[in-house]
Amino acid sequence: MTETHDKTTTTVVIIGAGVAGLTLGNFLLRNGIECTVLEKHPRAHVEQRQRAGTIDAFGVRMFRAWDLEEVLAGDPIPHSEGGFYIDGEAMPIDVDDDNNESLYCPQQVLVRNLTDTFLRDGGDLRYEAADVTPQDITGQRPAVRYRSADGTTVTIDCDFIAGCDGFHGVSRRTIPASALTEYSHEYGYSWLSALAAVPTRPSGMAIHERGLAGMIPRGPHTSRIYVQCPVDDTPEQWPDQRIWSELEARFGCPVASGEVISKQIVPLRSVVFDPMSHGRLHLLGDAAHIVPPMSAKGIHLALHDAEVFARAVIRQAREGDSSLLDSYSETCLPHIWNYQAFATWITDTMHNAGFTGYEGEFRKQVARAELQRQFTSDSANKLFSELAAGTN
Ligand code: FAS
Repeated sequence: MTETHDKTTTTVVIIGAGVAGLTLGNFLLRNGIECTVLEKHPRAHVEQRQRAGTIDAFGVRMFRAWDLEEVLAGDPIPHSEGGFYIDGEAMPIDVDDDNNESLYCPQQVLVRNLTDTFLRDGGDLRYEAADVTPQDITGQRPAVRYRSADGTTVTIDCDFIAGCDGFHGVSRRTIPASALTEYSHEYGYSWLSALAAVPTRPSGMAIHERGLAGMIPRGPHTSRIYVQCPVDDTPEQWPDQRIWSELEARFGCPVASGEVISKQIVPLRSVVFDPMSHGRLHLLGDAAHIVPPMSAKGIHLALHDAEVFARAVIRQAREGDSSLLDSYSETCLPHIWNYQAFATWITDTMHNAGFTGYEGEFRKQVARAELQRQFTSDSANKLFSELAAGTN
């Protein structure tokens, strides 16, 4: 069989149809910038992948500002009084109102809506793109080669490549290691992360000497469950019944139990790569940084990168001014470090305040004093609310 090889051209090739890639694609498309999105998985796989559950106020305002509020239309999730449970006692969270625009919108719903809008508006989105390979990224005309589902090898040359392919994607690996600095921190413990077909009762995070636990709504009858566990634990060590009894012990009250749909062990870590650009390849979202899910800021950072990069490409295309592109990395990194600082603080504080096996009794008391301050100091609560809402 003769190998067919197609060559095409565009302005931006976006690798990865996750939150960062699809948001960027929609922003560029509605500003008349040609782009092609390449995704290695089939559409069904990408649209059912369950991760985050909320879009913070920053994200909601950003989509509104780009006239894309429609992508936030999620399955209605009953608003449940989420809160902190400390040693089995409920402490309702008090977030000041003007930052309380955060929305329950499960990530897979956001991805589905962004995909529908992009395709409806004539976007070029190619699924099942195998062996995606960025080429000549430091040249004037980089390209991306891939093999399509029918076996054709396709090369797309372009002005810029946006690496939105997550932490394990190909984009960052294309940049010489000597050109990148990796900053990383392992917290020393993991979360058993499970999805269950149960209503979220109770709702919130529980601090307990047995370790942290969480039940977060992901739908009217679906809950995301988190249980702190040692790093080397395996899902096999967590049969369903053990999950439910551990949740009850840590929340100190009965929990709605039922079918566990999926479970995985997620090591908690923070990672930042600097710089986020190399030649004409630019990294966005998890391809450039990871925050622990305790902070719920992964989507926030992916959206922030997409907005900064989109504005830069639009400025280049319309005015021939590359200044925003040239400063893309310097513009994003201070924001990323601000939220890495928040993510590290909230992760350490919420875990140290319970199980003392890692940091001991003294740090436990310090963590509890820190949490108490959130409830007693208006300025501390205001700062916490802004960071939680993504508006700091
Ligand atoms: P994604 O990983 O979302 O998208 C990357 C895309 O690139 C994928 O579709 C992938 O298939 C594709 N791809 C990869 N390699 C490729 C290749 N070689 N060629 C073509 N395509 C390729 N964040 C929060 O804010 N709140 C939360 O509550 C939260 N909970 C989480 C729970 C879990 C279990 C996990 C794992 C993460 C959670 N996160 C949460 C973080 C998460 O939401 C990420 O930050 C977010 O998905 C990042 O978006 P992207 O950078 O677009 O990467």
